[in-house]
Amino acid sequence: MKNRAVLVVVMVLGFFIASPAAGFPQSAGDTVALHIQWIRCNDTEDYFGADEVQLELKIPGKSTVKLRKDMKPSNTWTVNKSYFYNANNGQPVIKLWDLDSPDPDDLLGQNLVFPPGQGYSKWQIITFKTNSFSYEIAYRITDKKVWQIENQQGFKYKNSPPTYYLQ
Ligand SMILES: [Ca+2]
Ligand SMILES: [Ca+2]
Repeated sequence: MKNRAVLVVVMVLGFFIASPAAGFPQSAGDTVALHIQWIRCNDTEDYFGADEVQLELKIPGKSTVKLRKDMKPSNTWTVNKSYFYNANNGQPVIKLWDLDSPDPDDLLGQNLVFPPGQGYSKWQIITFKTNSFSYEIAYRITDKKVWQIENQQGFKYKNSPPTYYLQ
């Protein structure tokens, strides 16, 4: 029994030492997950009423994703979605729009995500802010293997951004 426990410990340690899942991606070619956790509206672009917010994601090698939600100040949109891509194909671009009609839509901002190895696995907050609007987007890049392990173990968002944002 004792020997078996030692063996398990050795195997677990071996896994973490041998696997890129325990550390940073071993090469830019690793499949990674972009996880969008939430979007926070601090101030709307529209003068009256809610913004018609559209999150646009250009994922390398994939078709563009568009997600929509009306948002007012102090609203938090829990997006909670993951997108997988090969880091060799470039970096995802995150765009945020306020849709207007009949006026042209307002581009609130756009950002490349951190490439793997720069802020890898840590939560990142993008801020799109002018004197007329203010938004924040929380995202995270992880190795796909890390994503799978965390997902299986049920503590995927243990280290998610501070919940004081989530009112
Ligand atoms: Ca507008
Ligand atoms: Ca609008």
